Amino acid sequence: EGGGRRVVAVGAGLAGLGAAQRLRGHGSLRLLEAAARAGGRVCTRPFASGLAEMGAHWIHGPSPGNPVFCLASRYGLLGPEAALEENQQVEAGGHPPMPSVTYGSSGKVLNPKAVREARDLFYALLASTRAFQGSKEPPWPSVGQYVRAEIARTVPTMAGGQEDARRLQLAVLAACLKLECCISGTHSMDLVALEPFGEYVSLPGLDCTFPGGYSSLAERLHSDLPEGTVLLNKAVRTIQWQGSFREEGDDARVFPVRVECEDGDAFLADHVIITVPLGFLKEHYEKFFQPPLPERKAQAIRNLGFGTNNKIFLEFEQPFWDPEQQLLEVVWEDESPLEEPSTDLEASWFKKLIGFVVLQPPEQHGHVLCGFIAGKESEHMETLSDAEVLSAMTRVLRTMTGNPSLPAPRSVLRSRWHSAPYTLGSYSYVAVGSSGDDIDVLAQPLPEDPRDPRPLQLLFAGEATHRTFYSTTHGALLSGWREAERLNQLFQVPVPAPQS
Ligand code: 6YU
Repeated sequence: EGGGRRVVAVGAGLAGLGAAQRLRGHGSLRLLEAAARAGGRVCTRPFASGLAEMGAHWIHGPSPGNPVFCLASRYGLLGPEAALEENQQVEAGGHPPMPSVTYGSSGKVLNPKAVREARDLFYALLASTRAFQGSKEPPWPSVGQYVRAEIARTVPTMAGGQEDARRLQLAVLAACLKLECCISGTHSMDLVALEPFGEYVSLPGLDCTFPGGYSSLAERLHSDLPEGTVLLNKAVRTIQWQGSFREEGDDARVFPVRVECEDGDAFLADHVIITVPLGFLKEHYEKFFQPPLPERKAQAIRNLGFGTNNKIFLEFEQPFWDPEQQLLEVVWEDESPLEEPSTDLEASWFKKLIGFVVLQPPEQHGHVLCGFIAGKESEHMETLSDAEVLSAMTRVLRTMTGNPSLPAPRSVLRSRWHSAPYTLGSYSYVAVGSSGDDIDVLAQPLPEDPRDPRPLQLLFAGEATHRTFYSTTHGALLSGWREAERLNQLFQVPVPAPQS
């Protein structure tokens, strides 16, 4: 019997909003959000003449098995091409094919055939990591070490043994590893565990964007909730559980959980759904929960990976790229995955940038490039001023195009997820020393004992709690639905027939 149960959710990203959307049969629900807006890592901002996605960019695998795609379609938030049946069936394996051009640091466009050859080798190696899923003794602890060892093995026969061509292949492979760092949200693929890497599931479908911004989805979910459900600018400081808390002047009801906010407000609850990012948990879990979390849970929080991937948007007066190009890649021709990368962040942070996506269509966005950069170099970029970033990007583009007078961008906007105090990074990955089991432990509600008379005091949602879709918006949404369903079952509310 759920009537009168008080539920609090911490965080109004897609996990929190998703939980709120699905929760039924409770007495009251509050979503406490630290920021001044809902959406979390879904965050669209105006830029140039259009929009910039500071966080989530694409729907990864827009097809009927993707709940973000289904919701966005139902709400009419997608463009006509996303609805095409043939687009939903494309098996892109997480790496959508975009018409691209690859610039080399010698200032020339690199031979597409040579680039393709190196890239095909890289993706074949990456695909072969799936073979180690479930294996007791993988050959290497990390994806990076495995891939580099395999590259080292093929070096003698690479590019028919021609020295210059081989160097180029190695440089392209180094760029592929950097791209993979962006996708996994990590500093180095040497930090990403090999054995569980294949557990991540890519859905079919040609990745698509939201013409009105990704935030249109979060706004819609937000506005569908009863007025007053979401409280903004309400950062939670601590969550006390296993307690006996009473509302002033009401001795009749006893609540096991007390959520205290930074502004001093407190909310008593029967159940709290925690959706704060893993980055926030890593930094604060010791003081955030009173009593502390069980050791297994704390260990999962420490073990799992949470790194940085940022975007740098550049607006140009005129495009220097061809209209049909969607992706401008950069390759530093003297690099090799077999050599250690430079650790001098100040001197060479910008070399970690993988290149730029061209925002489409230009009639909407203006002439805007979106660069991607991961890892410690990305975190260093966050400490620089806009002017410093703009000038470094101008230098990179002048080097790559071989045009020393290429006009500088007119304006710049970048994300800073590592310094965002309620995120502290971009998204999760399964780090060396952890496994998919840690994700399940993180997702486990507390108290652990299922016979506890006050069950499900703390529930955990958020992208990092989804074993196969971590690091995505659909993983976040599904995790919120999962925890709402857990409570619905406790409240014994029957599940209505699914709407499509
Ligand atoms: C996707 C994509 N995408 C790029 C970049 C980023 C992410 N993702 P939220 O953080 O949203 O909500 C928590 C809330 O809690 C938040 O609002 C806080 O303010 C609040 N909070 C925190 N502390 C609090 C406190 N104390 N009190 C109160 N409130 C508090 N996903 O599907 N497509 O293109 C990208 C991308 C730069 C940063 C992405 C993408 C990830 C999603 O954005 C993210 O998972 C969800 O939005 C998270 O929702 P949530 O509710 O959990 O947290 C093999 C293998 C490889 C594995 N990876 C492959 C997949 C590739 C992932 N790709 C990402 C790429 C891009 C470009």
